[in-house]
Amino acid sequence: MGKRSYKNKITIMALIAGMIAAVAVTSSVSFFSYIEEAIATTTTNANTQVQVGGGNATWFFFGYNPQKVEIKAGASVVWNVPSSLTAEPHTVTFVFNNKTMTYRDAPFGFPTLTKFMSLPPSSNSRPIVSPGSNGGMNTVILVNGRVFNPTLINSAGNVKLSAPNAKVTISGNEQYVNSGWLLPKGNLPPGTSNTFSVTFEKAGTYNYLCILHPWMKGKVIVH
Ligand SMILES: [Cu+2]
Repeated sequence: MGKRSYKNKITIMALIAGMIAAVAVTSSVSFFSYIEEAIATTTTNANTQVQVGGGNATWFFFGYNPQKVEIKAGASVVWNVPSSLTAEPHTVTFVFNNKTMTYRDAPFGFPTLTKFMSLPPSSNSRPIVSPGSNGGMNTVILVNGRVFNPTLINSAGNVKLSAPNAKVTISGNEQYVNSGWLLPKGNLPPGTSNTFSVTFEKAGTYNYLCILHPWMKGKVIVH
């Protein structure tokens, strides 16, 4: 009897925990879709502005505002990072070919005899190196240039890098278009940008994300 009521108690507690979890998941999903709906403003301006992060609410800190814009073919969207005390980098990245999806840091192979020297030599920094069996190569983790730099990969796989604050054209057959690291003006490490401008030539729906925070998503609808 004692053992059985103990078992029953466990079962009841598990049921209650399950119900609480179910309610939590349901309410957070509806909360986020409510927020998404609330900021899905549309505009048809010729030069549509979208704010990247840096807002005054926790959502906009990790979001695009507006999250969805509608423009006419031939018009441009300009993303910009507002001045802010926060220096969290973001990207505006169109991954049209899933094989081009990539990440902030990436592994690279190098010959085992290679030695890395920290600069200045006395500094407290070392690369993360894993002795690997990658064809006799070791592996080092580095900041990924395809995320850091404004990058466009066309349908043929050719890579075009742009200077910071890039202005690019999306004709509709690119594989990957990335803004590079975006940070607030006045807080820009060398090589980073505070704006990114894209002219859309062809009608369609263009989804993008922030590679550094993949839950940050936005959409451009071109008519
Ligand atoms: Cu981000």
